[in-house]
Amino acid sequence: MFNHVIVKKPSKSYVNGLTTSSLGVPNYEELLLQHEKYVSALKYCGVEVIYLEADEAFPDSTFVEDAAVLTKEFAVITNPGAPSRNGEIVAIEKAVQPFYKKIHHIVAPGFLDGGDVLQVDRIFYIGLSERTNEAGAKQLKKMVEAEKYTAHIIPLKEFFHLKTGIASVGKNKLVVTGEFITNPLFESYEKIIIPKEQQYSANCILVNDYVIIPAGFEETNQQLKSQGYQTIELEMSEFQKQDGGLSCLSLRF
Ligand code: CIR
Repeated sequence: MFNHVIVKKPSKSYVNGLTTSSLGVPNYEELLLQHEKYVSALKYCGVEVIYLEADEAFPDSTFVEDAAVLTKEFAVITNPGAPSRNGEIVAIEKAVQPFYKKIHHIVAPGFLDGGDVLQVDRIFYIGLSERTNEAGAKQLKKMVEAEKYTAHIIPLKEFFHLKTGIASVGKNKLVVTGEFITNPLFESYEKIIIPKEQQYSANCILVNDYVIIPAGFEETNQQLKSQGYQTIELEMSEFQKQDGGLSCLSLRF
């Protein structure tokens, strides 16, 4: 159950942010509209939204998920692996502070993006990617183990971030695609398998009674519905252009 989410308005500089995609330059007006609908959907799911104003100095800062890892008992401020994004943590720490007594930090030489961290109940899965190095992953593992969680470190083969290809939707179920379909670490879960053509929709989020998924992935929508989930579909085109997905746009706690 989530009570709060942190989101951040996309800045005009967003169009100059980092991307590996060749989907074109984002349209700022459309982007704002999509972001507004994202925020409305979260409110509909029953959470209180902490809305941070845009920061032109950080083009990718609407992707708040990368700057922190939040649990019930403690917060971890990350050390984002992309130099242009590293300073995003200052505003996120400020936003997180009123809610947490215990705040840990990932520090150099460790780097870690929140997009590489999946929590399923008392277990953390930490991806090693272009943005998260072994030192960062090991720091997080140690922190969560000290809090009586367990953690597994997973080197990524094809994905940008761990959560690009995997999501937890409760009830011991995972939405998985690509390299995670056969990974033995996830053997004990029931899997909702997303084929390659629908891969972008593996980055979905369970927010209380709803699973929010990107629009245009009917097969994923049907799979989730047939498993008893209520879904909300959102247009994500302008976020996809900058390698962003649904999970990246909020910190849920
Ligand atoms: C970046 O390259 O950092 C942003 N353009 C996209 C970040 C997406 N975040 C995520 O998957 N957690």
